[in-house]
Amino acid sequence: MADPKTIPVAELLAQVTKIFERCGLRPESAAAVAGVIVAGERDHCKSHGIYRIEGCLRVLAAGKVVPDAVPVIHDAGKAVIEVDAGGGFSNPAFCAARAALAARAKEVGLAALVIRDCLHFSALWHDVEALAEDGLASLSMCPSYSFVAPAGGTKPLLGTNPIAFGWPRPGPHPYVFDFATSVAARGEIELHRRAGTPIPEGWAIDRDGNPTTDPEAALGGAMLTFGAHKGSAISTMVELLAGAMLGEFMSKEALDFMGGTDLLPRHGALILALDPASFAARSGRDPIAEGERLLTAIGAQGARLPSQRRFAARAVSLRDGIPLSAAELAQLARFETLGLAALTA
Ligand code: NDP
Ligand code: PYC
Repeated sequence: MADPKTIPVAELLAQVTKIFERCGLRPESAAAVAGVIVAGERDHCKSHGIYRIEGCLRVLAAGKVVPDAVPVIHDAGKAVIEVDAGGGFSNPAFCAARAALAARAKEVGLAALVIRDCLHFSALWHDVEALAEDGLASLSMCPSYSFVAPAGGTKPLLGTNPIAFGWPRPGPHPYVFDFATSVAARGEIELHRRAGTPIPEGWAIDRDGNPTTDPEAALGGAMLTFGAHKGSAISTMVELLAGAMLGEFMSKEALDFMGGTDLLPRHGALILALDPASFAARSGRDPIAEGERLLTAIGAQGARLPSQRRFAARAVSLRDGIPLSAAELAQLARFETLGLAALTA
């Protein structure tokens, strides 16, 4: 196979945007979906980078996502703002409602964005980083599909249910963590399957409930939560807050609706935005400066902060471009030329 080639971030973004426009997305939606995918590739988060394009095209081809959906914001002037994605991708809905969410959080101290009826496939750090740029702390979460057994159980029930947190910092990068509540994201197991490599021990059990390192057996069995009962409880919280509480699908219902894990999940998402200045106002202290003391002390021990690897990868990608294999470049070219027809060609 030919050596990997590096392509500039802006060039990849333009190409991926074109692919989604060719597949029927409105320009605004294509830009939002391409933006989060290319950001994943740029930051070396392969499990939610360009490998996701094919999955997005498959749901489009199956008619399970509305390509030209226009997000509709419902804002009654209260703390909870809703945006109806109309069966479209979640990313355009977030982009459409971000300014309203940030303004409300600054006005009343704490605001929530409910994204309804969306196709959600992406990493969550993108959203909390955007809100940190607006000076806000935030939490983002969503269910996914029933891939994960609850601690003590053996059958898939919970989703990989990611949760992300962002905190604004004075420098160029916020404090951000973002992880699946399963030991690893499903996408990581899929990448191992494609590469023909075993998954680490402790990620999954097979159909009979036995530990496995075979990605195929793991995908057919159940994934495990991180931190045993602790991750299981946090995952359950995500189902309750971002599924049951919103009146949107939990992971089991999302899976029943799509009829299988071959297509990406459709459900809701919840984003909480908090204005540190409002919370600290009467204390007379500066919450951002207080936060800096902690984050600096963590670094002073030689520990790395979450997202530090990602930010370092981003700097390299922005300077040198993004390395892509010959197979990845060929697939991008096929998608760009053929659109959805590339799936069957
Ligand atoms: P990882 O385990 O790769 O990373 C989790 C977080 O921990 C990151 O913020 C990472 O920062 C940080 N981290 C990793 N190692 C260290 C360390 N040694 N010290 C300090 N921090 C560290 O994430 P997952 O595989 O669990 O999830 C990957 C992505 O999948 C997430 O972006 C998530 O949103 C997405 N996802 C989306 C789903 C959906 O339904 N839409 C479902 C499940 C997952 P860094 O990146 O810098 O390494
Ligand atoms: O990687 O677990 C995952 C995932 C599920 C839906 C989107 N990503």
